[in-house]
Amino acid sequence: MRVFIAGVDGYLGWALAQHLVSRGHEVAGLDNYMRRDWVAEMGSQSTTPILKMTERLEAFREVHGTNLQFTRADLCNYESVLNAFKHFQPECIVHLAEMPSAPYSMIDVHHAVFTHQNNLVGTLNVLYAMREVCPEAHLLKLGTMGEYGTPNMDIPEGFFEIEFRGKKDTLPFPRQPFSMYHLTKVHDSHNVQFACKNWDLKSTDIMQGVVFGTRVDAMGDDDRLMTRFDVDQAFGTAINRFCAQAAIGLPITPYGKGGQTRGFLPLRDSIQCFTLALENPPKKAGEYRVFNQFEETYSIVQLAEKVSNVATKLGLNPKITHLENPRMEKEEHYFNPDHQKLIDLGYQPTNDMKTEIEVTMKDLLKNKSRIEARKESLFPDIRWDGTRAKSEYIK
Ligand code: USQ
Repeated sequence: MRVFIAGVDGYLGWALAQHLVSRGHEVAGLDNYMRRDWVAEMGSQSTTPILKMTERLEAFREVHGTNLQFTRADLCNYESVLNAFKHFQPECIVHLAEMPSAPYSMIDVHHAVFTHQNNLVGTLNVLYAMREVCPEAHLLKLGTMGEYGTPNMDIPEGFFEIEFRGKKDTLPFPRQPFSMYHLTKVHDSHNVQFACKNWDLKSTDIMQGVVFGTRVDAMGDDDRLMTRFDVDQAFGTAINRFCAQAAIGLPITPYGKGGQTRGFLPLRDSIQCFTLALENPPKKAGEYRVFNQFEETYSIVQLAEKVSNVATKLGLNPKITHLENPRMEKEEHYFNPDHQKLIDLGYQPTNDMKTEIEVTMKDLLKNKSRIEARKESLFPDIRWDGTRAKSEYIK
């Protein structure tokens, strides 16, 4: 299948491109390298050393024996998207090219507006270019479990049946996101659903949980093919940050009480799920389907303990210290989302969480000096009330 990956230089995109060519798909991609700039703005760098794109592409060709057809372009430029689609004629478009950080979107009005413009305009351009060039293609759109928030009831996959004043309907499940970033994903979901309904496009909207880990099998042992790995306060997700903290002897930091519960999945399973979704596209024109994508749910304290146990096994001496929570979110709540649709398509979790954390920790220990060099960026100071002040340790 001809698969176009928007955001191919990123954490997920670079790993997915390699996995897809290893399964015989033809892959093209686009990126504007903004992720590299945002992480630098946070005073950090990828913990795994990342090559320049020209060198990445050379290593890709050498190891995988095929080209990754790459265009440097911004999804917010409609002509670029149109030309890329016209040239490649994709059968599937995987859209990963968004600003993915909740804290970054909460810095101030400029970052909130940028996040909205970047994410919403990019997705609209993809939808309009699909309509013009490849209306039969399948759009695999990366959304987030955070779209739903943490309601005090079970969470279905996108839609639920509801009865109100004697009438029944199947409606989108309410979205109650936690950040300006998560809100952009909600707005995208509406736009994608609208395009399916009105223009007969096909899409799978993936509500993905928090992804962690460094590796997929297709990378082999070649360090030139590693994907990026961020650990700063904005672009590092919880487990990745906890592993980095343990690796350099900093306390592992659940925010607040640490009862915040989320769905998690390793990078290799995230890539497996995208592949299943794209190899099993929606059958009908106009179909809009929603998959919840995660392996298991854990509280942040449970995660901290898991990372701490692995770090101890590796001879480190980790501590867990709670930090004053810079975010506004429920620190104790019910959380029970469905996640059956990908299992029905054949999703089988690979490694258990401990094994995956161990692989990650070993990769981080090799690059310890790179984390130490940007240590300051690990301490959160972006607050949901718009002020900037470092969080204090609370126990
Ligand atoms: N947290 C800590 N300590 C830390 C970092 C985070 O306790 O050092 C807590 C946060 O307060 C939050 C939870 O861990 O309650 C998850 O935070 P996170 O930074 O791992 O993830 P989040 O900001 O929710 O965003 C990440 C990705 C985003 C994706 C989302 C999926 O950056 O792109 O959409 O995970 S989900 O969380 O399911 O919405």
